[in-house]
Amino acid sequence: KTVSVVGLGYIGLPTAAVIASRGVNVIGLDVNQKAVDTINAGEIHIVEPDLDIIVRGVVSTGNLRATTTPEKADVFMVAVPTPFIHSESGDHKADLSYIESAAKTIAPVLEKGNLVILESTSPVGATEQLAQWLSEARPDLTFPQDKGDAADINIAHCPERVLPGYVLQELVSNDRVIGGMSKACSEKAVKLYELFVRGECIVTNARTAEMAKLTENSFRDVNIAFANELSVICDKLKINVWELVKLANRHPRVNILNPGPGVGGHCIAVDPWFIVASCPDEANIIKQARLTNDAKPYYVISKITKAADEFKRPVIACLGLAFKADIDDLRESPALQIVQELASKNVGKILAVEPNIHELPEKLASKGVELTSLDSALEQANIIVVLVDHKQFKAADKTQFASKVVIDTRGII
Ligand code: SAJ
Repeated sequence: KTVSVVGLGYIGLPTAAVIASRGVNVIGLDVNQKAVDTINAGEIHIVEPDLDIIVRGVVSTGNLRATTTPEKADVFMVAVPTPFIHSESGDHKADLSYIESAAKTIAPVLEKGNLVILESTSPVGATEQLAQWLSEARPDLTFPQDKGDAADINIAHCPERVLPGYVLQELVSNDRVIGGMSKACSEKAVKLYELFVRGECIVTNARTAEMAKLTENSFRDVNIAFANELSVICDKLKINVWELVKLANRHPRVNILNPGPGVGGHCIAVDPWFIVASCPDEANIIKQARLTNDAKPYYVISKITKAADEFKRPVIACLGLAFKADIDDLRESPALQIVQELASKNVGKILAVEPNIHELPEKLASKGVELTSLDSALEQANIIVVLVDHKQFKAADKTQFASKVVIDTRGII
């Protein structure tokens, strides 16, 4: 059996490597020649703990090979980005163009008996749309939307649900939702996932699987929004929100998440919009949670500028730039957004401490932000802003903060 993984990014590459490590022949397909060359050299182009070791292993045994040219396979797993497009009316619509081009790329090599799986987080209906694109490109084959169990090609949606930083563990240990377009599609997909998943494979239809994934991330977004709203309320009422959350969580049926500087990453701040775009008149709480979480960085900025007004020469140390603790991923990071806005406002000297990177992004460096060590920042600054709860910050000697103005968005001081 040969599995082709289409899209070798944060989800596709670990998935390809784990399947290859089970002795399956895996072909990784990507449009990025540089990524393909890197992988074929046994190296990786993304950051994820232990991924380098497993990729080196499966490339050296020949079980994983990357290419930019589509080849025949038994199974095609599509793991391409599904970002959103901002429309002029302020809506956020899902951009399915990567799925469309993946469909057009694999269509010419599809053969009777093949299974196509969509792993990308997608709005409801995207799997049916993928099936439509494939059937338009290959009128000589039959598809489950027309022929059900008797179709030549089987199609399923099996959304990824791994947590960045723990991808290799969660790929294997998490339960999987398997949404086939027919019973035969689901059965075939379960067989594939059982090769490497130790969690349970639970069967449903494609639309429910799509909605399940969006629901998981919206649940988290709504609950973080609740915590973020509480933090703003508590500031106004002069209550320590961290103490409050701890106390309320002592109730057996209350479990409030942590407030923060906003919600980052490529999933939780994106996926709820797919639900809002499908049902704009019904998805009120989900939409409000997005707006509440997106407003939080601006609230933090206003707190910092207010604090800076009290100093003649404000020196602001910003602890953390990543979108969450103990990773080096700065994309879609509220911490980065806050530092960037501060730098363009000219509120004072800005120091950034980010132990997981060696060089500041150009957009910060060009605005005079300085990357420095925690000790040096604590020595120079009169205002300390905690933006990420990295382990190095949690372990710091807290007496060093005593004489400073501290704005702690993560509650670690
Ligand atoms: N955050 C808070 N407070 C909290 C928890 C998180 O402010 O109590 C913030 C984080 O700092 C970060 C953002 O939320 O900025 C998102 O972080 P996260 O750890 O909640 O999630 P991601 O984006 O790294 O991964 C999520 C996961 N989804 C869920 O936990 C429901 C993961 O399982 C998904 O596979 C992933 O999205 C995805 O790919 O969709």
